[in-house]
Amino acid sequence: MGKDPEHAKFFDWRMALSHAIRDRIVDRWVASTRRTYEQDGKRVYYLSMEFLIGRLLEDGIVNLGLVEEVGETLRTFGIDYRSVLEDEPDAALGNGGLGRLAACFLDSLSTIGCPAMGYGIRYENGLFKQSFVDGRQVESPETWLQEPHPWEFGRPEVRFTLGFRGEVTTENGRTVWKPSELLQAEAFDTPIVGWQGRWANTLRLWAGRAVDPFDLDRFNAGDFAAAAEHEALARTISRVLYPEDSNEAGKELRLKQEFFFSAASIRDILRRFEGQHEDLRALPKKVAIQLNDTHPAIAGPELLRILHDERGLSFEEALEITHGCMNYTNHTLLPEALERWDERLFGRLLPRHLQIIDRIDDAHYRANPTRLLSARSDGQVKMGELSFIVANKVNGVSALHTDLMKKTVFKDLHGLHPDRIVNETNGVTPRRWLHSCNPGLSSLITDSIGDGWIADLEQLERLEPFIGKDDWLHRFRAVKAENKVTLCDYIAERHGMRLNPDAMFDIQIKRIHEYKRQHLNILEAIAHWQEIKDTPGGDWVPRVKIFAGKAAQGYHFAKDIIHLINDVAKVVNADAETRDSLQVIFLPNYNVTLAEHLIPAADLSEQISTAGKEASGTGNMKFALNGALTIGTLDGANVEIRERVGEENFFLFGMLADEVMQRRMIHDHAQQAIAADPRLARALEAIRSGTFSPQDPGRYVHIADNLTWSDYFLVCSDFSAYWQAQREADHAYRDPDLWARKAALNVARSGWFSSDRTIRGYMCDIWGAESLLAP
Ligand code: NTF
Repeated sequence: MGKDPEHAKFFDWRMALSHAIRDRIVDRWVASTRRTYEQDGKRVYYLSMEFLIGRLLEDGIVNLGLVEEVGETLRTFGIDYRSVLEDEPDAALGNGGLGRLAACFLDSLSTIGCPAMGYGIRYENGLFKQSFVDGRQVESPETWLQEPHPWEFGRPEVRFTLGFRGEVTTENGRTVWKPSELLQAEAFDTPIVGWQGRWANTLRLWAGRAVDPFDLDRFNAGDFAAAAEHEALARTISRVLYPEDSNEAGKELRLKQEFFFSAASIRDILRRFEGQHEDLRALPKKVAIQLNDTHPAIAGPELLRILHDERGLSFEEALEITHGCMNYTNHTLLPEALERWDERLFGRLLPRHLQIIDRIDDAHYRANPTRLLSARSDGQVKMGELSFIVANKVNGVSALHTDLMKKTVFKDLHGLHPDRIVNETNGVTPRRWLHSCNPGLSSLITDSIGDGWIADLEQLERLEPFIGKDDWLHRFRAVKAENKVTLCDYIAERHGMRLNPDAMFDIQIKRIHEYKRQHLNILEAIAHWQEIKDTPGGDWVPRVKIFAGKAAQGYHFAKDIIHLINDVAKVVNADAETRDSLQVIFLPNYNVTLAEHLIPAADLSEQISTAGKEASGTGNMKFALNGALTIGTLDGANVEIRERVGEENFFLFGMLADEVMQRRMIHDHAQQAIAADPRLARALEAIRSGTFSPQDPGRYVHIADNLTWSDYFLVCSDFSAYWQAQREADHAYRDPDLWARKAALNVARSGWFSSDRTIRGYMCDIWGAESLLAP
């Protein structure tokens, strides 16, 4: 770093260490790439608008098995290892579950040795930073690239010129699109090294650049701002991650971003293929493309356009090749999250693609004349339908979600193509989400069954015989207790609040959304607080309720829920009568790193979405794997978690997906529920009357009104059952050995939720790809 150690800051140590680790990764990376070219097997391309990778330094150190060496080396300089790691900003190139899943998949693809590449956007500003001012969420830009980023390799030689708008004409019988607005995509590569460094794949992110970055004439004429205007405009395309989750911003820039990274990726894939092969008809044998949700769906028409317009294949042949390569993952059934574009906007930006989509619809209708199901209809381009029609396989992300896809959003298309939809239940990488983030538990497991579980998580089953042994269970409890104390210190240091480490740590961390029902959780906390106040000296099971999560900037109701939770926390935490039994805290700026601190310390995992709404969830898996019990509805992957960990080790409550639909038919379902449960009525009344906002008593009337008069997500109707399940959790927590056994069984039986298992499923059922590593 060109500095005397005496003057080096943590930043300098981190950069020096990162470069040392990166050097060791590069050898393996180059070897893997060489092997991929030599073997010429099928390659997987994972196209995703989001990669929520978080920090990379510890990943590299752990995967290369250098933890001891690094710790020792830093010690000789008198530098604390953890402080160096904590200096790294999170790469927050995603909103939530969808982006984090993509990051776990990259880890698993490299661990398994599947030749693969992730393609996405190099956002200059990742997901916004969240802070609280008087309990309200305030957003500020995230600037992770302001410091040099040691993990990326700029590839200025890998550039593609892309275009928008312009005209479609015919020349010598061929259709030609002449875009009028041009820009370039420039590649930046990050190596993704797998467990034990046996394989490394590439994450390639595209940045926007101007074709002619600087206008010297304008500069010399004194118009300095205009001289750099092209570059500034081109760069906006990779400037921001849309801060939306399950909710589309119908913005032109968003569509441009989607085309930008999809088209650049397709060109890159074709360039690589054509460097090694002559016959484009072999493309599906060598290339599997996975569309992570519909954001990259335009990749289909773009590949088709190049094959047909530019390479001269017939439309039918081009369509068949495209169909053979493309697959689509659906991540949500929420209607507002299914992308649809106004056909005028679409046609203006991508005139040729609109024509191609019509021809795709045409061909689809001719092949399936029984029903007219099209991607373009009612003045809109429907990206879900388009993806389904173009894709070879379409998958859901949990068993329940896949089943609901067949019955709801894709009912008709599924009828035409009954073999197209498959299920691949999500998973999480055990390297980050157990081994690295929970070193205490990781050591206990390795002491007990060896370290084979890190790359073969189902070996955790072998823990079961230990769970009956008192001394083992004692160690297991000690690990959790220690993790809780560590978290208490972390929170005290950063947020000035001392939590009671003996209380049950009850944690809900995820994006804030009505369907995820953070408001159900806080309502129950209010009712519980009221009950404690009724009998202050009572024998209560102490609880610490922890929340974290960001609300989309324009989602006002979600932001009000955050405000309410912060206001409730203020009142409850200041109450001397209840302080020993209940504490509430909302931690700001939830991100991957904060999750790594919280999950190992959890006793109770809140997975309480309205049944039928959470496609899978992945946080639910991380908690179970780290020995937390779930309180949850039968939604998403909760269903499969409960099946595996055992119903006696899971606090189930609430309506089922079909009961939810029935219940909504009752026009006064919420009022009925309120009338039947005095606790709920009293908690709602406290919100309505300003108990938590005495200076502004009307602040939460609209929340109480919403829950009383509409309550689409059935908070009221599920309240009593939720309350009951919480008391069951209290009861179980009173017996520490019983609780520990249940928690340990959650660990032992969660091995199936490894993303290695998920990726093997994709390789076999969808991609037809093989590992290039010796078994
Ligand atoms: C999310 N979808 C779902 O809401 C989660 O249940 C699921 O675990 C993850 O995807 C990963 O599959 C989205 O983020 C989106 F954008 F599709 F709404």
